[in-house]
Amino acid sequence: MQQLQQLIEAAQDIVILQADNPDGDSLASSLALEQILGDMGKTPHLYCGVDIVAHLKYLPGWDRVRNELPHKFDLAIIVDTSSLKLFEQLAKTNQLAILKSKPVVVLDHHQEVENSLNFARVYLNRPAVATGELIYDLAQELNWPLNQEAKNMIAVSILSDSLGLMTDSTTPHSIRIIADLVEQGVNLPQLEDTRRQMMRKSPELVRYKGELLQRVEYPAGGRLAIVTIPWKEIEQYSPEYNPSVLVLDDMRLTTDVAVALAFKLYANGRITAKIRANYGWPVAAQLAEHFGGGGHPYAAGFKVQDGRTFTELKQAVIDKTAELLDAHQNV
Ligand SMILES: [Mn+2]
Repeated sequence: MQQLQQLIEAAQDIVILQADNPDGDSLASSLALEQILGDMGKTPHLYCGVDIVAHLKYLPGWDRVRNELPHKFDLAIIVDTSSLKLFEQLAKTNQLAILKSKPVVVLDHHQEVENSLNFARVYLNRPAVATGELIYDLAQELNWPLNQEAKNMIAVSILSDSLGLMTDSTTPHSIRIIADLVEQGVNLPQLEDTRRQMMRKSPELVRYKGELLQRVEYPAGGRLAIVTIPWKEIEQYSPEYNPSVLVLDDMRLTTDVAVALAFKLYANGRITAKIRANYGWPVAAQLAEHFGGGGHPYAAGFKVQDGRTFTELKQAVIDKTAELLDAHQNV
């Protein structure tokens, strides 16, 4: 922590990086850090290799996120990941070497992952429900300033990753932080209303959701729900909403389903999977890791591009899921 503080003190231009799969936590904790560093007299810059998804655009400041590193920066802070794989865009655009040439700090809370960002000068990964929780704790310990916007963003980050303080990884500490933030003026109903306004979907998208739900398959004795989204649909609907997110929750809420999984088939042969597991079946990370990915016990993902056909991969996933669920049942 001391080293972190020294690095921040010595830097002027600081870039905050999100991985290529931004979510409510990565964006909100980036925006919180942006406020904190700004109030410390620093010049913060925001980076994410991919566009911010539509349902996160209710967070004021999302449009300050750039998909290129700033021309000049003295320090880089990576939030919400320990995985170099999730910075494919940097590698593709030849910016990875620039990043590696600067001091890098990682702030993460993913416990069951290997740190592949081993070039980082400071690596802080603590059990916390969200990166926002870690940032709040650091702010207390290191006397960082927290303005109203930073407080709002920390609340959003915690509520986002904890699904409204309802996940397994939510601790009394997470709830206490939210209570502190509310006491200090964070208005939860207002934040929730802004979020819900952004969740409205077009009639076309609601119709598409109906189509997707009709295509859900239930292998592994009905314990797994799978939906497959081909490139044509990714292309058509992704600008408005992530097709997998559209249906994963409903799939998870189907009787007997333990794990819900959405495959996306990209034009270049890449296949991604988003995994959500039901309470009592914490196998998502294990399943993802088996296919080279990672995540949390109840939410994880992986991407594969190894020449395997989709049929082969899908069968392997079904088999592995059944194996993990059987093993878990026997514990
Ligand atoms: Mn997170």
